[in-house]
Formats: sequence, structure tokens, C-alpha cells
Amino acid sequence: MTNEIEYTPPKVWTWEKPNGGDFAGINRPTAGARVDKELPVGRHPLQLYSMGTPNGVKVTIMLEELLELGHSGAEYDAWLVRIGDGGQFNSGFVALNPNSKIPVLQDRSTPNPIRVFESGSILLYLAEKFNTFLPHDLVTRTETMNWLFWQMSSAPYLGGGFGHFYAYAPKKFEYAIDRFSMEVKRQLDVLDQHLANNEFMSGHDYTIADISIFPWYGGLVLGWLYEAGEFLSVHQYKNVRRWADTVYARPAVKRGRMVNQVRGDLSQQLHERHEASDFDTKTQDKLVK
Ligand SMILES: N[C@@H](CCC(=O)N[C@@H](CS)C(=O)NCC(=O)O)C(=O)O
Repeated sequence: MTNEIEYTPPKVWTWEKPNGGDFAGINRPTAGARVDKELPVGRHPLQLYSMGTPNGVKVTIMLEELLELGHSGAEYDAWLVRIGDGGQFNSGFVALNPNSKIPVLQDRSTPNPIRVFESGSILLYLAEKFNTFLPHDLVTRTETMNWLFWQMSSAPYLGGGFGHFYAYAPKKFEYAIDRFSMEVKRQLDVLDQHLANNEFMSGHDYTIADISIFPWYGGLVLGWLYEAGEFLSVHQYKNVRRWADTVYARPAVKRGRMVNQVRGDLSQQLHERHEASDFDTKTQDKLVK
């Protein structure tokens, strides 16, 4: 094995300096607000504070799907939180999510505004509020929840594990990249075998399980994450690719992917979304600095 590194942990770990790599500048071993700054509030019932990462995109896809079905109560303002600049540590954000991670939703249609954090919790909250994308029968509902929880517990190996060491760490460590590549390929195989016999994650119906898994594993096989498609031989997972193509053919998924997006083709970036018509106008005009 190359890149062998020797490290003898001290008796007590202490944080002394940023460790290099992307995001090192914002990471600290403590929680709580760093800056006193309130969040903006728009006119719609739902206020979303997010960025177009896979976890953020889950929620904007869900909201766009609900609007596509005619649920006007799902109208939302999507505010951009630039996590690289530390917006998640502003006091207004921390009041909604003490964990300082996007996405976070505030429902202001209720007598007292309700905060919802953790993308899985947000998907479940919206599915229950609008009685959509969560099957009613016990078997399919349970299968949907199985895969929703599977995604929430599996994706950190893909993002925080593989993505971090393959794309963001200051050096390439073979041990770490091997360990997480192995796990991510195992996860892709889990999905591939399941999708060989199922149209969607819970069977015949498109649910919050698909909405949750698509931005991560669908994005991976479509070549959107970490430029790792070739490295992980994602072409092997033909059933995942078939499912990802089916999901991405949905207009709401295409729109949801654009909201709060700051990466990729400029024409696919809608930094803030306040009206359905925002998608129609030339998006470059809407860029928020
Ligand atoms: N389990 C959380 C994870 C959220 C998360 O990790 N968000 C990342 C972006 S994808 C973030 O806000 N990172 C900022 C930071 O770590 O300071 C969820 O699904 O909502």
C-alpha cells in the first residue's frame, strides 16, 4: 500500500488549527451560533434555507413535485445558504437547526411556525402534511420508510467518507479511499439488486424513498458527484441507471435540482426561488451574489 501514514494519537485530542482540505476553514469542534444574523422571510407558507447539494435537492424536488400535483400550500421561498461561507452558523439559522446543516424548513402556515431539520424528517413532514408520496398500506409504507432510513444512514459513507477522501481531503490516502469505495460499491449493488425487481424503491409507486435516494446514488450513476463515475465503474449498475433515468425524466426533479444550485452549468442554477415563474425567466438574471 502506498501513502502509508504514521500517526500516534495523543492521550487527549485537541483542535489547534484547520486541517487543510475543502471546508477546513468552517469546521470547528463546537456547536452554536457564530454570528448574530436573522434569516430573511418571504411571503409563502414554507420557508426553505438550503443549498443545492444532494441533501438540499431532496427537499426542492419534493416541493416541486407537490406543486406539480397542485398543492398550492406547498408554495415556498428557497433562500440560499452558502455553507462554504458559514451561513449555517448565523443565529437565525441555528435557531431553526441547532445542528447547523442545510436543509432546514420552516412551516409558517401553522399557528406557531414549526421548524423541521434533517432532510429525511422534512420529506416525511411534507409527505404527511400533503398526504402524498407516502403509501397508506402498511407493507408499502414500511418499505418506503425502510429505504428512507437506509438512505439517511448510508449516504454519509458516500459523502462524508468516499466524497471527502476522494475529492476534498488535502491528500489522497489509499486506505481511506479503498475503505469507502468498497462500501459505496456495496451500497450501489444493494440498490442494483433491489431495482432489478422493482420499478421504484417501494415497488410500483414513486415515493419519498426515491426522492431521498435519487440526488445521492442517482446523481452518482449519472456522473454528477465527485467526478467519480469512471473510478467507481458506475456503468456496472444498470438497474440503478434505468431508475435514475426514469426519475430524472420528471419535470419536477429537473426543476428541484436547479433550486439553490451554485455549481455546474449557469443555465441550471436558480440561486433563490420565490415564484414558479422564476424558472421561466433567464436564470442568470437571478443570481444572488
Ligand atoms: N443528515 C443531514 C445532513 C445535512 C448535511 O450534511 N448538510 C451539509 C450539506 S450537504 C451541510 O450543511 N454542511 C455544512 C457544514 O457541515 O458545516 C440531512 O440529511 O439533512
